[in-house]
Parts: sequence; structure tokens; C-alpha cells
Amino acid sequence: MEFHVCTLFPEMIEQGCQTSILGRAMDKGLISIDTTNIRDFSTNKHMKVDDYPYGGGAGMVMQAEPVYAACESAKQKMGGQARVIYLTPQGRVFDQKMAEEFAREDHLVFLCGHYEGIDERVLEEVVTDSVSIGDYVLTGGELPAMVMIDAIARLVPGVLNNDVSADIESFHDDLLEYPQYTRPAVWHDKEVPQVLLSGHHARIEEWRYEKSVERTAKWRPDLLEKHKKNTCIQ
Ligand code: 4HQ
Repeated sequence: MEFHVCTLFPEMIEQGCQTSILGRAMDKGLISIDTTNIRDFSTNKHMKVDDYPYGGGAGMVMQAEPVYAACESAKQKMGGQARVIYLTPQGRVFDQKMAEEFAREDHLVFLCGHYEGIDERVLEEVVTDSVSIGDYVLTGGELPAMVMIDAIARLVPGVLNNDVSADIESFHDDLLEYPQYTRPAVWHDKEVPQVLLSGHHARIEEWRYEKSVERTAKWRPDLLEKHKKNTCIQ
């Protein structure tokens, strides 16, 4: 799967995505993450890409033409058909279901704004999907793009060592994960729950499910309601 990010800060994307699992996925050729620097498409002799907002107000607005040229160039590199995702608090809120939907694409272009945002006219022409990663205000779209790339890339077959389809199934259950333990069996006088040392797989499964339900009830009662609806219990 090919990801392409249009941004004024390509080094942020490059640095942020080359580590750990995403880095290994790139080395293995399972995904690629390329960047286009919007500044390279400035039409201004000082390489400026922003200007004052019409109507006044605080901050600067990114100009339409460099953003347009950067996005068109990125799309061209991907065969001209890719969806263009704009990161904005005004977008649809990103969740696992959206990650699964985007993971079915072969190419994705991300458009990251900075300052007060981007001239609305270019957004109308190039953006196919507006997405928010949550109800808070960030300084730029780069971190949201990286959040999305991380969540989507781990669904690409081979990126994780374990079985991805099993992972998708478990989130569809709308339950939080059960607690995990590793050696040593006793740490700070705390013992690993006995059932996990028993080797009794059916009982372990049952215990984990109970813990998942317990945690979801405590921290995400909204998710537990969804879970109950979908599994038709109680
Ligand atoms: N932004 N989810 C970029 C966000 C945001 C979010 C604010 C987007 C600043 C320039 N993006 N602009 N939350 O806070 O996606």
C-alpha cells in the first residue's frame, strides 16, 4: 500500500514513520510512505505559501495554488486516482471501521494544513474525505496523518506478525483488551493470575473475556452497550 503526504514539514512524517513496525513494513516493501513539500510548489520568489485571511482575523491561511499543485503532483505519482484525505477538526471522526475501509485502497494521499488552515476553494476541488482524529485542536495535520497511517498500515497483510483478521474480529466485539502479563511470575509481591499459568485454554479464554467486559463496563460503558447489542446477550 502506498501512502503519500503533502505537507510543509516532510521531515516530521519521514522521522515519525521510519521507526519500529512501520519502518520494518517499509523495509519489507509492504508499504511506502512518500512526501511532497508544498513549499516546492510556491509561485512566489520568496517561497511563501501563506497569506493574510480575507475579512481579517488572526493568523495566516495557506494559499490555494501551491496546495493544488502539490496534491495534483502527488496524485499523478499514484496513477491519478487516489483518494485525498484532509485532516481537520471539521471532518468525520476517525475510528477502526474507517481504518478498515481505507486499508482496502491501494493508494492514499494525505493533505496536512498548518496555521489557520487552507483556502477553501482548493479543498473543494481536491479533497475526497475530510477526517478528524478527535475533538481537540492541534497545530498541524501531520500528527493526525501519522495516526491514520499507523492505524491503516497495521491492517495491511504481513505488517503485523500475528493474524490481522483475528485482530479485526476482536475489535468488532467492541470490548477493551484484557490485561497482559509476562515473566517474572511474581513482581513487587504481585502474582500473575493463576489461570494464565494453568495451560487450560478454554478457561483462559473465559477469564480474558470476563476481564474485557469488566474493563469496558468501567471505562467505556458506551462500547459495552454496543457490544451487548451486537452479541445479543442481556
Ligand atoms: N487540526 N484532527 C490542522 C486538527 C485536527 C484534528 C487543527 C488540523 C489545525 C491546521 N486534524 N489544522 N483534531 O486539530 O485532524
